[in-house]
Amino acid sequence: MELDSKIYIAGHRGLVGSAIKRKLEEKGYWNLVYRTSQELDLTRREEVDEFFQKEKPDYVFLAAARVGGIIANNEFPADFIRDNLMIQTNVIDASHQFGVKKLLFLGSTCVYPKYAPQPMREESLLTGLLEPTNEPYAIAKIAGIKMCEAYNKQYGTDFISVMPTNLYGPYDNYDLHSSHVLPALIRKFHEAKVKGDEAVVVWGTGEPRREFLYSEDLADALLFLMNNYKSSELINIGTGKDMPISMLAEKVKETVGYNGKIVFDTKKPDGTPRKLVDVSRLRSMGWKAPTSLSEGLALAYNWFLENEADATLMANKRRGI
Ligand code: GFB
Repeated sequence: MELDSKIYIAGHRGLVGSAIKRKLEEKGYWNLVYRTSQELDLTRREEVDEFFQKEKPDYVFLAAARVGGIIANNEFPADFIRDNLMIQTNVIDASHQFGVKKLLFLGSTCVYPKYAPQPMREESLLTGLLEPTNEPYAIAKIAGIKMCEAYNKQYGTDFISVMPTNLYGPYDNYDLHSSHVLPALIRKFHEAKVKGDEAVVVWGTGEPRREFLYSEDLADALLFLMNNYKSSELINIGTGKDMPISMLAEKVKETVGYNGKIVFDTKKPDGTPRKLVDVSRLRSMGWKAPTSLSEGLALAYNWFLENEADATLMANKRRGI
């Protein structure tokens, strides 16, 4: 990418898209284009074609998707598979139709088999059954990976697919029902501290292990790959380290400064027992995640305090909770 290249960020207001936008601006890329979902509904092909016809971007970061945690995926499987298939199909095909130089497709590590050998290598894709709680979402993402591969083969496009591990950071989703574990725990411990609750409920057994990558580090890796990676092969992005949810809960408790108890609600699903990604392919290209979990948790909690905490408490007051 050149500093004057026209770069489209699909999903620029989300956790990943907002980090990509900030990183591009920080690096001096000034010719950015993006639309809110009210301005451009990516599930509607005619709107997508009209946008590409008008803007004709050179590069596309496809970070727009319907995403959510384990409960949201489990409760709305049709929404997750339909919307993600429509969004990615429209943007990938329009990128080919309108001559985009390069597209980066964001997958997720849930595309790997539930019991893939750990750490999970890119080659383990499609070698086993998926985690049931997010299979529809995973199938949609696998279809996106295969679509990029097929377009590269048939049309000679340069569409790359990346598989980030679990993410967190600014503009994360803090809604307790639809969010991922890390932002949910930040909010739960914060509210328990403010309200003086004696315990915080953590879902599941606390035994599943997860890896967490700070979103600003992911954005750095995405710009690096857009500029240096050209292949239909998947490439994992992660920190190479994971921990049990129970340990994450202790770290969030410490970051927030909560002194009460932690209890586990084992009626809630654990999901995949482990999904640590093998990052040797990316490491061999010279990229390593710089932000430790302790630093990242402090940054995420500060962002929450500045942007979400009051909004959340106000929303709770309005709902009488
Ligand atoms: O982050 P999470 O919702 O999604 O759950 P996954 C991770 C683990 O944290 C599960 C536990 O074992 C949860 O039971 N957990 C504990 C909690 N307390 C909470 C809580 O308050 N909220 C949430 N959400 N979890 C997602 C996929 O799986 O990973 C998505 O569903 C996507 O499709 C994402 O792939 C990256 O990590 O299990």
